[in-house]
Amino acid sequence: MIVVHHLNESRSQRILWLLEELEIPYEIKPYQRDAATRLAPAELKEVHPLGKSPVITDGDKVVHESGAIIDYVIRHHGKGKLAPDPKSAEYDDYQMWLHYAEGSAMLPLMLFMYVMRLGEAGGPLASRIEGEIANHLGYIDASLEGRQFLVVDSLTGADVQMSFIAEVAKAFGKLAECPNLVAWLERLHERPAWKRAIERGGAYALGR
Ligand SMILES: N[C@@H](CCC(=O)N[C@@H](CS)C(=O)NCC(=O)O)C(=O)O
Repeated sequence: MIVVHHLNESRSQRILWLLEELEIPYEIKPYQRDAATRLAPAELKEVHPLGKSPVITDGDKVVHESGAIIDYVIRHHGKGKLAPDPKSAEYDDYQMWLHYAEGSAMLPLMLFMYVMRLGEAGGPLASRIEGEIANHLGYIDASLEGRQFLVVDSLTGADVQMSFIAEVAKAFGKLAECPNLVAWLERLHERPAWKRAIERGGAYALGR
């Protein structure tokens, strides 16, 4: 049985959604962020030394890092669902999105979140960060032009992985110029598996 070590209001929500899409039985071990610091509790370090979420256990195997977890779950338990044929050109795109989400797209959004806390002192960095956010969101929005999903005509792990970028961008009010991203995110949120994952995972303000 896969156990999802699930931190409230976090990237692990998309792992619950993935498992719901695949209709795989799983258990949730919940962890609560510290109300003041928003950091994960120390017990999460007992699962993996980084103490970050998501992290899953599958028997003796511990897998951390969202993109690696999505890849692992789909390869080991997906029964051919939610990923293109590994020999296809689409698979290369699928891999690109799995890596791109946390490797590139998330960085300016995280910088925005931290630099905002500096108030006026963060001013000199603001235009560079805003420019990079617009660059990345513009790229994703253009990639969704005329498409229902990022890679093929149906949902893949790439959509699951990239959904968190759109949720964070929306929470920061950055989607005004991204109609394709907004429509895609709304479609994802209408999926029954998404709704089941929200019911199981608990409060998730980001996904509104
Ligand atoms: N790139 C990692 C990021 C993991 C990460 O930073 N997770 C956040 C939650 S969204 C976390 O655990 N924060 C609590 C903390 O840093 O203590 C991934 O995608 O898995």
